[in-house]
Amino acid sequence: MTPGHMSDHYSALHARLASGQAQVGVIGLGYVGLPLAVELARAGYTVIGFDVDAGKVASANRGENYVRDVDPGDFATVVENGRFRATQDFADLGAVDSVSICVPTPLSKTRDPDMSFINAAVDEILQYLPAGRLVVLESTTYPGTTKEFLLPRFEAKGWHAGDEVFLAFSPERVDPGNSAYKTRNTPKVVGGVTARCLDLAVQLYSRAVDCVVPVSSATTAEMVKLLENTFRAVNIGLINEMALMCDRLGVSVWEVVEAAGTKPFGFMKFKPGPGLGGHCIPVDPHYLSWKLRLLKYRARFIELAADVNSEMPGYVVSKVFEGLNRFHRSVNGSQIFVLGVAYKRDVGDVRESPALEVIELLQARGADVMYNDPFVPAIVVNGRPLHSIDLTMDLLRGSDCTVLITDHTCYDWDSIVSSSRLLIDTRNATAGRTADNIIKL
Ligand code: SAJ
Repeated sequence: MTPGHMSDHYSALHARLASGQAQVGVIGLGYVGLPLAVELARAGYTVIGFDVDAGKVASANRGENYVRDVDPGDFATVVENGRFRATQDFADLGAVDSVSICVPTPLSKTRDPDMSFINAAVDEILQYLPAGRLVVLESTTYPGTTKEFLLPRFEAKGWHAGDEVFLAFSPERVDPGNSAYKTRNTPKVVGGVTARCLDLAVQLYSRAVDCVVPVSSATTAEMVKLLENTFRAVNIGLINEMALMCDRLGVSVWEVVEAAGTKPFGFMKFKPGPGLGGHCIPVDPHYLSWKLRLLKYRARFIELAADVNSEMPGYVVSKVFEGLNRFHRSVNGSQIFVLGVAYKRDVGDVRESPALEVIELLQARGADVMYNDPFVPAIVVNGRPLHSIDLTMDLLRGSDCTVLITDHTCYDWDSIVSSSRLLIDTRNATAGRTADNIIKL
């Protein structure tokens, strides 16, 4: 392979990316891929979004935004000016200079990495992407995925990283509902399989993101993301264990956290809650512990945090028992109203939401459970559908217990406190209110 030959693809692709003339692809038009596609289009690239979901593709091509964190005006503009279009036809990968893979990486039933979505995307890329293009994996995955899982698939067709294909990893850092930090102003870590791979990936993202942070390898970039999310899972596990300890000590964990938070250095505030929800924080660290098990190492903090966090829904139910006991009521036969079922405030996602387990536990003990969540019209618990009930204070007055799981900012806490016979507050949403009908974690 002559040096000149090796740089042919590289220099041509570098020029197209640098000039903004490149046509770029994004596979997966969800809460990560759609905002990325819009920012790449706003940066001047022509963007093709790929998704298997016909509904997403149709909405996207009509300029109908379906991801809260995307600015509707920005989205409509890039659709109208032709900078962005969506398709289910992966053959269009034949026309792109780079492709970013933004597909889900859930855990399987046995809590092992489910690589099926990444695999399906790579299958399409192998079939349609011409030689000399850039492939960036964004999906959160175990360290080594890009080098050990993706690269061999390309090498099997005789392509070499840094020549016939340029491979990189760049973790997504989307915080759903965060109005301060979005795709453009959140620093973007990038790691390449080779130096040229890195250089081209930096070139691609530098137009769309204010700050690009190159690291020395794709595996390093994969590990950066897992550190970020493991950091959160472990610290949330720590503060939840603090809540369990404070409960036994008769001390308010909320007061302890607030006071500790006054330390101006060396402390970062996390809050106890009903459990660990979302499709990232409860999931991503297990990609790391799974990989380390293969290397005969046990990631103890990850497993311990998971133990504590998974104990919290049961702890919430114990507080319901404690509260009903005051009124000589049992959970069995009681009417319980749950406020908020999404995994965190002001989002509509219920994946891994602790509310689902709290409701399941209460129903299993004979409670009649209703819920309200303005962001979640319906859920399924134990195979049975439940629909969000319009919240009225009469409904709360008629219930034996109100359980606050998700502190959506739209809730009127004064009315809720005054209308609830008993209020189990798992988020300290009623902070500053002293009423003897409130029980906090
Ligand atoms: N939670 C607590 N106590 C806390 C913080 C969070 O109980 O102090 C709970 C939340 O209620 C939620 C879960 O933990 O159920 C996860 O919350 P999160 O704030 O980590 O939110 P996610 O999972 O939507 O987004 C996180 C991002 N969040 C932040 O950095 C604030 C970020 O780590 C990642 O970009 C994202 O996961 C991801 O996609 O990996």
